[in-house]
Amino acid sequence: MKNSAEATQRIRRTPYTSRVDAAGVSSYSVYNHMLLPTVFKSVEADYEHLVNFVQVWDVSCQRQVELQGVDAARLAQLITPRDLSKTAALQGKYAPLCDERGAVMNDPIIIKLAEQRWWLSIADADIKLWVKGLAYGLGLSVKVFEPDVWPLAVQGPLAEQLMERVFGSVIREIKFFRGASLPFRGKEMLVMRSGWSKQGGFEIYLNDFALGEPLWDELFHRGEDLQVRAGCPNQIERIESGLLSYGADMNESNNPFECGLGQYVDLEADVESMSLPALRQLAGRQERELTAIAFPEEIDLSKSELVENGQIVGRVTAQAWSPKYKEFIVYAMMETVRLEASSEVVINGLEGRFVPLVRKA
Ligand code: THG
Repeated sequence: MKNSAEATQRIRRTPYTSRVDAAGVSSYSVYNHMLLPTVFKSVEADYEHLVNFVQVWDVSCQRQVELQGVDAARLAQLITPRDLSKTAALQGKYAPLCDERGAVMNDPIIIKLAEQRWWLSIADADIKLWVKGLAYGLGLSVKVFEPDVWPLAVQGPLAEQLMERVFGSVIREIKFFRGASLPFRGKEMLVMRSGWSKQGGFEIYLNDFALGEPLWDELFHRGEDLQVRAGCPNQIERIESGLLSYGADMNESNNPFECGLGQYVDLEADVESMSLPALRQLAGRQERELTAIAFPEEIDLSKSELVENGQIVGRVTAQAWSPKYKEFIVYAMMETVRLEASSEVVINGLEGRFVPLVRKA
């Protein structure tokens, strides 16, 4: 990707783009107006490497929306139905953002840096504009902006070993969705145990563009014997792991109960959240539900509707052949009545079973 004027403004490069190019990226997407690598060798080969070794992912496009000021905590709570009142400093919480009707606007990790400083680590939608409007309209004392922060993920079973070599043994003490402020080349930055895979790993919230290439190079230098490679969020792994993708599996036309995010809605919480009144009315009444369906072999889903006996019973949101389960996994927004009728569905003459999005090992 060349650094043309258009690329810099509309399809933003990251501190790592030169290294991603050099590593042989074969395909990019655009996410939050920024480059996101999607394939290096092939989705299948990238998957095999991810589940066995360690990868470095340029996920700078997971942009941060910073809330700073005396009303920062109040604003963070207003936009999510998840109870944030017991969030510790340097703790992240995966949480839906919902509007006053209960519509899902995004599914970020909400990170508390300090009482008056929060980050929304957002999925692909222009959340900063919505939040700025709310802050102004409600007369809140809070600044809303996109800071110079460029997440880099280190994912895979050998991620902890590699991170320890770069940041020290303190890495081992970091719990899931907790962070620590750690120095790299004399600059303190947030490092959290998180990432969009279930292979284990960390995310480094680089806060100095100029340190991007040195950080990348250091990880590759220290990880040579671990067979570290450049990677990216992997469609096969995320489907096996039950990780949701905003814009594909759900969007503004869904409420959190429809897309498997009901567990992050704290209906009983005594907090000020703009969506909770509507969500209390909607709870348990969803007419469709995101479901995983396991088929014994791959089926042609070139049309996104799932048609059974001439009736549309669901809509496909994602699909992949799973090397782990040796099944073709389809995510679909299914009619609730159809889900309740039986535990199988027959599509194109092939029987699929409904399975939980997140399966026990
Ligand atoms: N990391 C960071 N920012 C992100 C993502 C990320 N922003 C965009 C996108 N990913 C947001 N979506 C998700 C979806 C799932 C998870 C994180 C972000 C996730 N879920 C775990 C799960 O579903 O099991 C844990 C949820 C929990 O228990 O709180 O990790 O990946 N920085």
